[in-house]
Amino acid sequence: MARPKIALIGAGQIGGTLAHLAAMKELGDVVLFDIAEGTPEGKALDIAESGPSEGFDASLKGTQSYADIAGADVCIVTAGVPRKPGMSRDDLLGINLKVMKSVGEGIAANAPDAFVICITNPLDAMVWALREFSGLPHNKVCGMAGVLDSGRFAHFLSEEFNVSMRDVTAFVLGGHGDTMVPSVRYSTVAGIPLPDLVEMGWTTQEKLDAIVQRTRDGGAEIVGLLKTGSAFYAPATSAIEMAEAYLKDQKRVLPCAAYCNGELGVEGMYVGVPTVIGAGGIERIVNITLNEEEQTGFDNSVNAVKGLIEACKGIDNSLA
Ligand code: A3D
Repeated sequence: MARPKIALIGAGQIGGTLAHLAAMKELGDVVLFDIAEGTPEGKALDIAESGPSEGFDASLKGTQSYADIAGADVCIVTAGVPRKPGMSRDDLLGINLKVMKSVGEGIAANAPDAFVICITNPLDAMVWALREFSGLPHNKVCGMAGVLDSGRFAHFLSEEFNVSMRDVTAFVLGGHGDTMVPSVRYSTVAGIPLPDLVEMGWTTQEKLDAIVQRTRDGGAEIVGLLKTGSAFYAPATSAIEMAEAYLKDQKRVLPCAAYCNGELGVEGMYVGVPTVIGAGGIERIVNITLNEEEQTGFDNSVNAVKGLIEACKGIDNSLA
């Protein structure tokens, strides 16, 4: 059986890391596409030359031609610009919307059967626009954010409790922005919900609130430290987890930006929700019940995403 083909649209910081991880995990052959001449070719060659040491079997190719992504099983989209210190993700909307148009058309023409994972920010609006431009089925187009935001939350919790990250299950809902909703009630250590751990004296409510806020600001914290761009190791690792779930039909339960058709009260748009990812793409949305406080936070986040979608429609008439 031929190896799966993984197309990476955007060969910048995240794209290069995705290629390295996909090759090391032997998920398939990798095509790196970018408009910056030489960048995808250089990264593909550099990673391929690490193969003899690592011992992986995967071919890597860099290109400026969409024809080279033909028949891709998975497309991961990072094309666009990242934010710099002082910028919000929403400041990227105008530039990245144009990029989504060319990427959506490139995927539709060359890899219409692919499972598409968008990472470009502002995430929830860009994945919506990418789906509109590509015309692919909604269950085959999703956005990576929840795995990363939950990973950040889990990391901070494991440090606070001094326990293995493997035993922390963290859960973040809503749009990938300042309004995201880290759910304290649905996050656990070995099945014990966080509110119970506060009662047990493992932490205080104040410390937990601070961790929730640090999770919301997790992207900005890295942007502030790096100064020249945004996070890329954890975002790439998170998207690879989703791609692997699809390619290996793992039926993983992962939070991601998925198209909601009434689930969690959301109609006709993308927002971060728990999903099941397997060979059918987004096979199911886990339709959890929220309490009043969670619902208020979630609604607030959904409204922020709606505002960005309206802004997209205002910029590009074909989306209206
Ligand atoms: P960067 O290293 O700048 O890479 C972006 C690449 O896109 C560059 O190599 C560009 O040449 C390329 N590019 C620009 N326009 C096009 C085009 N039309 N077609 C093909 N390629 C193009 O950025 P990065 O890799 O650090 O980040 C990529 C995106 O991911 C940004 O929008 C970030 O804001 C976003 N991001 C999202 C998350 C989430 O959790 C959702 C996290 C981190 C970054």
